[in-house]
Amino acid sequence: MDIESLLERLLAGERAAISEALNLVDDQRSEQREWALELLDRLSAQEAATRAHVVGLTGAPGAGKSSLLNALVESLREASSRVGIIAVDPSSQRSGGALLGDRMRLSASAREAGVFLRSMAARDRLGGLADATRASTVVLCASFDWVFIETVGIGQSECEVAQLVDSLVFVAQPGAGDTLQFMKAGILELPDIFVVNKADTGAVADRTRTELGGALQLAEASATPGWKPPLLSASARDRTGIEEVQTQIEAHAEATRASGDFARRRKEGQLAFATESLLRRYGEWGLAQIGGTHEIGRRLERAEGRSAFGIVLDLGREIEAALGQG
Ligand SMILES: Nc1nc2c(ncn2[C@@H]2O[C@H](COP(=O)(O)OP(=O)(O)OP(=O)(O)O)[C@@H](O)[C@H]2O)c(=O)[nH]1
Ligand SMILES: [Mg+2]
Repeated sequence: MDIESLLERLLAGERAAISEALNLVDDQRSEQREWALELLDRLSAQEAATRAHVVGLTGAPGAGKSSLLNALVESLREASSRVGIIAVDPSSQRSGGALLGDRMRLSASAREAGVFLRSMAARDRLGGLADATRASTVVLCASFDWVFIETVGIGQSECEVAQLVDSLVFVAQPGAGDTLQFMKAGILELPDIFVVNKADTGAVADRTRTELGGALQLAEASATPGWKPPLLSASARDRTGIEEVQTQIEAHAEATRASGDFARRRKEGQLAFATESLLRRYGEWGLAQIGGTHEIGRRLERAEGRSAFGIVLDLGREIEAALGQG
């Protein structure tokens, strides 16, 4: 396995290398997994890793996330930005056509060289979906300016995706009563930007916007200092309000970076990844061999250029050595 050359080809944006790397980080076999962690560790140290901005797009099924993304990608491509997309299908209950549908809806722009789309299905996945998504994100960050993650969700999955991204956009479905569900779940604080899509539906969209606006006034302040999550209206169908969505995403990218919130989020994400992936592989008992979850945080603190992926590799070897001796 020539990690060095794969790394170079990735940084050069070579499509074949991107597919190769995505397959590698999805491979659960022991040896491949170690190569993958090594690659991800090397990628994390690249300037490209922090230059790229990761945006999550979440919302109820059918809210128009893919359509909105398609419009955004077109608009970003006009500015010559390179865009990587991960479409996550978290539920096996969803219609089998969902992934294919996403692919088709995004196909026009996805055929271009500057756009790359990866679909990920939750079913048949051995590792955690969040970890797999994170690994794919790191790969795409090497080659693209923007990386978008589309996930369906109300509740649990927002919390999970919030840990994976630098900016979170919530796409509201007019009339779907999302707002109430969101308030109940207490997760109105998570999104950095709110978009009521399908503005072309008129009164229904207006009512949802008013409702959401009211709920947002009661919500906690944003995690990003100095940032008040904007509430926008857009129509992916009529291509209205798209530019404003893009402008606000760019504004949040700037705000989160300037305030140090970006670094904090990435750090938290790294800790979550390392803890979850070691726990899943070795369990509480395995982790206890190296001093428990506490030790993971300590290692990350004094990591000196080693990313969470490298730490998972190191600690995994230490745990295996300890268990081998015991
Ligand atoms: N009227 C109207 N319909 C829209 C708009 N955006 C999307 N749609 C329609 O809404 C439906 C769902 O759109 P998608 O973009 O697939 O929604 P999604 O949120 O990605 O759906 P899932 O990935 O299945 O959760 C499709 O029939 C779209 O044509 C819009 O701005 N206005
Ligand atoms: Mg979709």
